[in-house]
Amino acid sequence: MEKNSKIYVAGHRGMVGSAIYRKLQKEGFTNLITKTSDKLDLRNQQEVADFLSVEKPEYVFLAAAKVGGIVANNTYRADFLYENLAIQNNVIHQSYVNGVKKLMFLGSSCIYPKLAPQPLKEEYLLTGLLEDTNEPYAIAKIAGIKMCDAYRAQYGCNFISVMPTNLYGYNDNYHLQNSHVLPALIRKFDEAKKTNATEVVIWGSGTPMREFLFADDLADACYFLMQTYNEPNLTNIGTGVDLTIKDLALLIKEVIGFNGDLTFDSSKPDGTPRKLMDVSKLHALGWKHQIDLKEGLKLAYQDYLSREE
Ligand code: GFB
Repeated sequence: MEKNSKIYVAGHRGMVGSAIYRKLQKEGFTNLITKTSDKLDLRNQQEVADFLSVEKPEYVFLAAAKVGGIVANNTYRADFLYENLAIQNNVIHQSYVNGVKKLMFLGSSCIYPKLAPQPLKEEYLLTGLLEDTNEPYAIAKIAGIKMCDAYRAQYGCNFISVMPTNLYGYNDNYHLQNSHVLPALIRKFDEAKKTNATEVVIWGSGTPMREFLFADDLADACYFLMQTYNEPNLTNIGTGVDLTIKDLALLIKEVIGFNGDLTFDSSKPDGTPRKLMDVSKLHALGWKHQIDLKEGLKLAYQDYLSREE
């Protein structure tokens, strides 16, 4: 990508898209195009076709998606499947039609089988059954990976796929029901501290293990791969380090300074027992994360507090 290349960031208002947009700005790219969802509905085939045929971007970061935590995934199963398939079908196909030089599709670690060996190597894709709570979302993301590879094989498109681990960062969603665990716990511990509550309720058993990557680190990795990687097949993006949900809760409790107890709500699902990314491919390519979990939690908590004001 040249500094004046025309680059479309789909999903620039979201946590991931906004981090990619900031990264590109910081690197001095001057020809960035974006469109808010009220002006361009990416689920609408005609609107996407019209937009890309007029704008003709050279590069596309496809970071637009319907996302959410374990309960949102399980509740809005139809929406997660339909909306994600529609968005990616439209953007990937029209990127081919309009001669985009390179496209990056962002997936998720939930594409791997629920009981795959750990850490998760890229080749474990489609070797077993998926976790049921997020099967619709995972099926859509797997379709996106296969679409990029198919368009490369049939039409020679340079479309690549990356699979980020669980993410957090600026512009996260702090909704108590629909968000992911990390932002939900930031909000729960902050509210408990402010109301002098005696306990915070953690969903599930607290034993599942998760890996967390700060969204700005993800953006850095996406930028790195967009500049250097031109192969089929997915690439994992993560830290290679995980912890239990209980330990995550204890860390957030410490960062926020809450003095009460944790209780566990077993009526809520645990989801996949563990999904730790194997990041050896990424490390061999020359990229490693910078922001560790404790540092990232402090940044995310500051961001949460600033959004409250
Ligand atoms: O982050 P999370 O919603 O999604 O939940 P997944 C991770 C773990 O944290 C689960 C527990 O075991 C939850 O039960 N947890 C504890 C909580 N307290 C809370 C809470 O207050 N809120 C939430 N949300 N969880 C999602 C997938 O899976 O991860 C998506 O459903 C996507 O498809 C995303 O892949 C990255 O890590 O289980």
